[in-house]
Amino acid sequence: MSNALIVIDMQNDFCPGGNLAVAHGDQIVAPINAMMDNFDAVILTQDWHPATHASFADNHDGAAPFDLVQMPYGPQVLWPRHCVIGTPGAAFHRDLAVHRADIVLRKGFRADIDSYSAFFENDHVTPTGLAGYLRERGIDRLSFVGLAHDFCVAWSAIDAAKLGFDTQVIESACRAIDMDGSLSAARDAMRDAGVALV
Ligand code: VGL
Ligand code: ZN
Repeated sequence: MSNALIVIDMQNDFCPGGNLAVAHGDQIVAPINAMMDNFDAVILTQDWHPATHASFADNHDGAAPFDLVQMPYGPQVLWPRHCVIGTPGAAFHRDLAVHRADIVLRKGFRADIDSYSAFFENDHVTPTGLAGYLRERGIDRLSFVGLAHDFCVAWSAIDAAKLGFDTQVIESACRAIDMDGSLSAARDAMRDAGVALV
């Protein structure tokens, strides 16, 4: 059996200067590149939204970024417009070693539903196909890094643990949005799900 490094959403819009910038998000690019050699597989995820995406505050009358709303599939934070398909903001950070990736998994491409996790959309039921890909390759150990620690990294790692993968998050190679205590809540939820924070 083998292991994979899953690099979450290392895209321009989540780095300084981007539309949903995570503080110091660019600082983890070099460390992530350096660890790729230690894994049997490298998987990149790419947040990839149509312009009409339901998670964008400007697609809701009277809403502001970071408002919490109820969607048919549950609570949803409204975000500034980010990672719109085909825009420079959706591209990977220019220094990320994209050529090292075995696959690039895009997520969030359905207009009506967000997808923080690399495994399921935010309804927690619609699969992305990643679990099947990993199982077919015999990959049983997963290490997560990237952006944002408290949203897409956390949701992905929690789903991975629930799906039975041996799961760790390498926290030195993550950076958080950290709104209203979201990082400490996410860390608690990861620990509860059996994710190792290393
Ligand atoms: C993310 C908010 C919206 C993330 C993606 O990558 O953590 N956060 N879309
Ligand atoms: Zn997004």
